[in-house]
Amino acid sequence: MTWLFDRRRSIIATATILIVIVAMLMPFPMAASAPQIHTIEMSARTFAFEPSTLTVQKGDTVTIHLESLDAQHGLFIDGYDVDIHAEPGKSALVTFITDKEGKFKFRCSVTCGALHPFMIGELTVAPDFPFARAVVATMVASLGATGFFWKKEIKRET
Ligand SMILES: [Cu+2]
Repeated sequence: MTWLFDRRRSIIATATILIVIVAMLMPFPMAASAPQIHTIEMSARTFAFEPSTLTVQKGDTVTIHLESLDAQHGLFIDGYDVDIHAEPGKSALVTFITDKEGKFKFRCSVTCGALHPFMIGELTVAPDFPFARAVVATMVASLGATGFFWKKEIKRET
């Protein structure tokens, strides 16, 4: 049984356990164990959205309150079934669940003037961190286990 506690294995075992603990506890930005609810007040005017970038997490419920400050504007999000129109001085509302991760362009869907094609923004849907963390922890644990038992195989052969 002495092989079990040699220096090399102790280091591998300790390092593996530490990395797994770090992977499980590291405070990632936006990390949340449960899906969040976001209410975003977004304004539209010729020719910009404010804010023009949104970052949420996969699985979140997002409500966008689009308010037009001048002409009629729309909000169309590529990849999501979102297309709302806001009349001048009024607002429109949409609620959706971010079921796809990645970067999605959003744009004005009402032709509102010369620079209308440039009235764009970007929605970033970040991966579900608790899930990603569990995947990393599992991978590290299996690598650690492989390293731990590797020498045993070699010893048997010699
Ligand atoms: Cu517009």
